[in-house]
Amino acid sequence: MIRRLALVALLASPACSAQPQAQSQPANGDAAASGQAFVPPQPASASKPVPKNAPQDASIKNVPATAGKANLPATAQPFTIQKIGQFEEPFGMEFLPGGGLLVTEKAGALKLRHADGSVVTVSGVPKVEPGGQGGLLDVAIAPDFADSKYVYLTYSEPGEKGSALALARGTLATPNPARAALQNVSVLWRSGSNGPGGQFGARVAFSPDGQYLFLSSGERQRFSPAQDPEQLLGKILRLTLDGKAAPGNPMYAEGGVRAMTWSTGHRNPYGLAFAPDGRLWETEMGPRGGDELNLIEAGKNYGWPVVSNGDNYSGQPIPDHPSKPEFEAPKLWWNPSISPGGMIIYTGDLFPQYKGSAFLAALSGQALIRVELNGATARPAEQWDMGARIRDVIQAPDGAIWLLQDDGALDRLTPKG
Ligand SMILES: [Ca+2]
Ligand SMILES: [Ca+2]
Repeated sequence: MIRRLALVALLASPACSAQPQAQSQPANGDAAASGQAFVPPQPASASKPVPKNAPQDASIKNVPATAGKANLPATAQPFTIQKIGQFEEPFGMEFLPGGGLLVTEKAGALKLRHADGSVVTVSGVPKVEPGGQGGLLDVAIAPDFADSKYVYLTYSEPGEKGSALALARGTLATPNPARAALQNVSVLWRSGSNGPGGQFGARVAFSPDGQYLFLSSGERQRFSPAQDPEQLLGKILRLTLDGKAAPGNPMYAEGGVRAMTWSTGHRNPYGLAFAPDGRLWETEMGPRGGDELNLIEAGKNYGWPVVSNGDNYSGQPIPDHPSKPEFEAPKLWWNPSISPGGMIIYTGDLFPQYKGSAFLAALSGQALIRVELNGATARPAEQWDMGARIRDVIQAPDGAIWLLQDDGALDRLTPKG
């Protein structure tokens, strides 16, 4: 889903202020310069069964995390909930100009819900490999959608050696309310490292200036790729709108995977959103008791799987973040887990008291969580029990908050009273 903020292009953006550097000949041949698609790596380890536990480093002495735990007791809901739709195993959603809503269903369907509530299936969507956490995942419209009609999709793409995360783009044609089609679809980017495992991440966010596409790529339950600079797994990537390495990236001159990498050491980043001040925030599904809210900055390493404030699901400990302070610690973390899905940073008028707050969809937490952001700091503010697994959250054009439940219900939240 696009987390673009309307008309903030003039704001200075720390996350995208890096100036394109003059590059003579980037190592490895820059895909954008050559016009050829980057061929992602296929390490032999990718096809192995996913390991049970994070690799252990006995030399690290655990220093327990003491600050930043964000779990809150549930408080009374300040909103009225109206169910306005029903989908099948949805993952992401995105508004179109005019009030239509695109919704992805993991089995592979893209739905268009018109402003009047009627729903049509969009034809022309690429073949996906559904199952587990894979399938058709995020949907986002291009910053220049009004002219280009470009729609971006992320999904697990089937392959001979197993699935991999892919980013595709097509043009949306809606000749009449009963028909919608994605046309001229091309795959812009592939993660490579085809093989087993869920945790694709797969969230798309555009920089406030509309020039760059940020993509979260999960580590596929394989742990170590998140620290491997030669794999596109477990990273936040900063790409051009054509899916190439973006000039100005920290390792742009090195070409290949490194040239695309913005930040390293992520597990399963399901939330990615720019704040009005240009900062990029990310929610990450951690291991047991290790869910994170991170402030994403260029070139930083967020520590997975070396450190986590949670532990392996088997119970085997993982050193907490303070054990290795060279890694960027989460601003907030949750134990017990909440399993964060999508995230927005609210800018609407319907809930004026929430302007600038992040809203996190919580799956296992069955909650909507509000976090107050102030510059680089985050404070847990409220946690509302929704009685259902919340997959995604989006801000509607009128400022209402819409939620997608994991069981498919689409809910509209407006102020109570
Ligand atoms: Ca971390
Ligand atoms: Ca730990």
